[in-house]
Amino acid sequence: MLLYQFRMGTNPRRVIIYLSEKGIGVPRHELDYAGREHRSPTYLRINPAGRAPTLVTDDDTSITEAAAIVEYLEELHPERPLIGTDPLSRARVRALERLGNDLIVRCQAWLWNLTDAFPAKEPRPSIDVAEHVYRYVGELLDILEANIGDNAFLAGDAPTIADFTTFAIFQTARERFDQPLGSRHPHLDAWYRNFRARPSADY
Ligand SMILES: N[C@@H](CCC(=O)N[C@@H](CS)C(=O)NCC(=O)O)C(=O)O
Repeated sequence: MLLYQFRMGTNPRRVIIYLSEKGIGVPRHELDYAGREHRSPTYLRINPAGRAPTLVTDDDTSITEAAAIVEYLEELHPERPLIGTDPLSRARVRALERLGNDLIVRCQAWLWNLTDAFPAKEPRPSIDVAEHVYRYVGELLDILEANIGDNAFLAGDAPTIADFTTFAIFQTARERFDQPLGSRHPHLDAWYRNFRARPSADY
């Protein structure tokens, strides 16, 4: 098995944090983002989308999309589940994980316009567009805030894949781009600070 990743990338980090929380070791290949290795013919044969993460299995099959990779690994390692323990809890975790995924997608459009760090994605960043898109980001933060309530983790009292997905974009916004994402949402802010202290959250 081989995981293709960008160590700092939001979506690869969903898998990296999962592996750490699960206690699984998988060999990794760090893609050279600046050198655009992810758009090289060799990598495009592995993942035609030219994005990361990709997990290549021992029989040379590519699994793309962070959520699919995590759920695949979770099926291979059902012990100490991080996706819920019964149909209802799994449904709740998946619902929250998908909200986290939506948050990533909206935040990407926001950050691409807020900064000039993604010229290949947004050659003409616009603060006006960033401010407009942020309304859609805020809508999801409100929903997540209402869901977490006083829980320590998004889906209750134990960490799940919903936390890993949502944490990854908070961390990108806060640590890479100095944007206090979620700081006006007291429950999410406390959740972020607590999760940041976990060893899995270290780069
Ligand atoms: N929906 C995909 C998104 C993957 C994605 O956008 N990855 C980013 C890194 S966070 C990437 O590869 N960006 C490079 C590019 O799009 O050129 C997933 O969940 O894995």
